[in-house]
Amino acid sequence: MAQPTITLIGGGLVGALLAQQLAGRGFAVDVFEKRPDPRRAGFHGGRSINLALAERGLQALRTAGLADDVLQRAVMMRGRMVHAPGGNSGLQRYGVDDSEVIWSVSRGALNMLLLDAAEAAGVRFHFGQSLVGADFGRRRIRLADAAGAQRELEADLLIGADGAGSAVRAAMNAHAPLGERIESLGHGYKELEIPPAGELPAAVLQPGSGRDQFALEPNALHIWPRGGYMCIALPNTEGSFTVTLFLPAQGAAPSFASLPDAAAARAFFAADFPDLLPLIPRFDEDFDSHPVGTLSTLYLERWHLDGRALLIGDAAHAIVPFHGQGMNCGFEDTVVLADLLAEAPDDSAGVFAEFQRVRQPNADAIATMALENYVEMRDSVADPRYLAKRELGALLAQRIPGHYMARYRLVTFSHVPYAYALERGRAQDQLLEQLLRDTPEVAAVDIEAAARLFQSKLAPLPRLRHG
Ligand code: FAD
Ligand code: E1W
Repeated sequence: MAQPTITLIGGGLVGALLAQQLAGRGFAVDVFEKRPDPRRAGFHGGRSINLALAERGLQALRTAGLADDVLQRAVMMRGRMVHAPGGNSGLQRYGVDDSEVIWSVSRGALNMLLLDAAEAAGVRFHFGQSLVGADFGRRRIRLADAAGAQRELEADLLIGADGAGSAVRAAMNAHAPLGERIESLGHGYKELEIPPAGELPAAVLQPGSGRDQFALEPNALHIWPRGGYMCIALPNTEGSFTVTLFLPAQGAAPSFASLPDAAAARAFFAADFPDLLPLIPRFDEDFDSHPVGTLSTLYLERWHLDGRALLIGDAAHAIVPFHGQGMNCGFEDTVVLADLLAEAPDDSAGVFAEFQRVRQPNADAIATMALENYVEMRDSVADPRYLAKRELGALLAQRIPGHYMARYRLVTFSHVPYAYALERGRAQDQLLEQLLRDTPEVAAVDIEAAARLFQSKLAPLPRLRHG
């Protein structure tokens, strides 16, 4: 029988990729996107914001046949470069070798690539069309154009990929409560730019610190941890870096509230990020003109309204960004949903329930791990106990790769369910702590005995990548 037409709200990263996947499986798909077509309008006036793409997102892009195209426009990040207050502690590799790296991609360029791919697969896009309401009894949605003019449309099967502030979610919640809980982190973020080295005075460039046109080592994610707050920087293909300052929103200095203007922020940076400030020549303009973003975790009891409406991506499970997995998780969602729908196109109620059953425990797990990673990023990347655990873990990863893999690597470089990574990480951590309880010295640990402990207490790791 004919497959149902799918109405998708939101043509962002997850919406565009989902649309492409559904069209590729034979569905008719209409996407309504609030913003104008970025391929025509120019993406946000050219401000470059980037994201870390890891194995899970890459695997979804492979399924969609888009991985090579995306990687061509990405910058490899082999590890984190930690800029401690006292000085640079060098590159900490993320994985065991260059098969375990992550990729910095431009959000705008990636979105445009996904829109092109979805359109080529037959998806119909309607830009400048904002969902403002839904009548689920009559299976109709209300849309507004940029001028505010409204119209109604039939929508048998509605999917909300409209992000953390989802209007689809609000409409569903008004029809029947979704059990929504939003936990604000209490920290905000602001983006700043390090231009290509050619645009900086030679005096601020450290010899050998970067290569070619980059002011810092290009193949790394840079972190300036400072306890209660931090900066990070990801490279862009053109030689610039996008810096993100994460800082408490309110409260005693430093917080965004305690930095009312660029002058105050500049003084704070000069004191706390003295090596970073000279690399941001337009600091004042950036600080004044870029908004403070908010960070929250979203938990829902229900992701769907029987077979009529479903939430996906950030609309269903927005998380804090500190593991760099929000998009990756949303991309994983799209493959699961497209496969389930293709298997049972007439049973959207069954498919939506199954989608939530499979994905929600994993969304919950990455939400937890992302929150934990903020603390780890801010304070413990330089903490001796944390470093000892890392070092012992690295030895065990070599000695018993079938029984030990750091949680970060399970999350970032494997396809095992996030919930498994969380559980395995806890079990491994307990054993590492047990081994380091009496001595903080890794050299004092008997590696053979440690290996036997892991092998006796933990099941072998499952197959780490599928398909
Ligand atoms: P969005 O990207 O928010 O897209 C939603 C789309 O819906 C938008 O195009 C929007 O215009 C549209 N829309 C909204 N409302 C309506 C409406 N009413 N009608 C029609 N359209 C509408 N993830 C990673 O994997 N790696 C990272 O390194 C990373 N870094 C991050 C850094 C920061 C500071 C933040 C805040 C997030 C980061 N993330 C990262 C998370 C990532 O940005 C999100 O998980 C991802 O963008 C979710 O995609 P989405 O399509 O669900 O939502
Ligand atoms: C990654 C925004 C963002 C994106 C990221 C990461 C971090 C910190 C942040 C986690 C990480 C890639 N991380 N990096 N180093 N240790 N943990 O791996 O995406 Cl803040």
